Amino acid sequence: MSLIRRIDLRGADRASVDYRAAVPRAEFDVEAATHQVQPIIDAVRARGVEAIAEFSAQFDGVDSDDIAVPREAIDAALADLDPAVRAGLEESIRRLRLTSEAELEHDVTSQVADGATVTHRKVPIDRVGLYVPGGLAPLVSSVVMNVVPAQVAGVRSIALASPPQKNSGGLPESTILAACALLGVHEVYAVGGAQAIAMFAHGAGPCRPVDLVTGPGNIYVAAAKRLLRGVVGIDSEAGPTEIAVLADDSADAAFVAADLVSQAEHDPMAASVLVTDSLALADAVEAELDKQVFATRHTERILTALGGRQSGIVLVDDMDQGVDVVDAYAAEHLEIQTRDASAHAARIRNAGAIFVGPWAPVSLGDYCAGSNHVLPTAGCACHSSGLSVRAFTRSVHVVDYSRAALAEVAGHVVTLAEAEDLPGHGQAVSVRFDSERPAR
Ligand code: HSO
Ligand code: ZN
Repeated sequence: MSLIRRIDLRGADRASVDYRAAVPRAEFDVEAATHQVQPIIDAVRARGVEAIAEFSAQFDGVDSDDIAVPREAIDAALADLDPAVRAGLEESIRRLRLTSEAELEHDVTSQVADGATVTHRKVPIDRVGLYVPGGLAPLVSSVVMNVVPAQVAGVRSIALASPPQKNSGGLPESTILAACALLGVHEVYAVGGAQAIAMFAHGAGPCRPVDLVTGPGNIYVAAAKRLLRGVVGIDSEAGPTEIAVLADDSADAAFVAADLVSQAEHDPMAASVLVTDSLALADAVEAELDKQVFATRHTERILTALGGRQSGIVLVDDMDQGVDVVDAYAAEHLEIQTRDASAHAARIRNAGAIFVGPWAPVSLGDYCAGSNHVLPTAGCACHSSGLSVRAFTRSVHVVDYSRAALAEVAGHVVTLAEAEDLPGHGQAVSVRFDSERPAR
């Protein structure tokens, strides 16, 4: 019995095949979860911390209505942090700061006519709420991925929430607290799931409402984000993690298998997809999976993920078809392990992040590449980007016209206003040039 299914697209009629329908995809029904999540949001909105405490008892098995993590606990977690983990986090922070600073956008002023300028002024969001899941693994690296771009963007007020842990006295995971201390974030709440997103959106007890919520989470977090979009800004609804590998016969099967395993390790619903034109590689990767999966710590979870409908080995005729397939899939993470990896990578349009060649595995990007690991999932890479300073910045349009510049274009404004049957709009321009009025 093979542990991953095969989808054979060789010989498909390229003019008519619908690759989006052919590629494996997780069933992640956020819409269905919204029905369970709406009452949680309503309760937090109406009863604040009291409701949050009830949900923490129900979902996290923690009995406390003290949601704000004391500063001493945050600093103590850093003091207790394994120095090697600290060194890893510091390098991760350093690299992500470098790329974030390089991406910082600056004000752009366009002179549209004499005396007429429009500036796109870049303004950081004032207050953001970052969510860091606990779940199957405490993703301390997600603290870095959320906080660093927010700080580089210039966000003044950063709050972070992570689920309370039964065995940490109701506090979030201590490595998560340590990372907060390392980054200078001291407003931390021991609140998880949909109730955390509701707390950020509406405010509760010590937590003032935020302007934007970012960060990954489970299906309930995604549902809460969907329901609260509009009340607050939302980065994206990150679903279970995905890796797609586009590989030819030059790829090392052991590398490919290890990378497929690495993301399957996250979640039984994680997706691992190999797209290849080499039957020999497909067979070799399967043989490697057989070896590697049973040698890891989370075999059961990985087997479920690899064996699920969301994972598979897709056989294609050649790399042209392979590029089309992975573009249709729009993976959160896409690895290119082909002879011409850079050239193939340059042709890809849809992917959250692209990892080029054998020396750039996805797990490098998860921690230390300098790229962000909060990326669009479920095909959303065809319209959305990963987290970056951009997500934490708004652009305010500043319009500055002189009298002469307005006079020059006044006729067009009046005509267009008339065309829309909105004469008041035109009048707001004409009144300024009314000859009866004293000159200004
Ligand atoms: N691969 C995950 C991020 C992560 N991996 C955190 C390990 N820790 C989603 O991009
Ligand atoms: Zn990962």
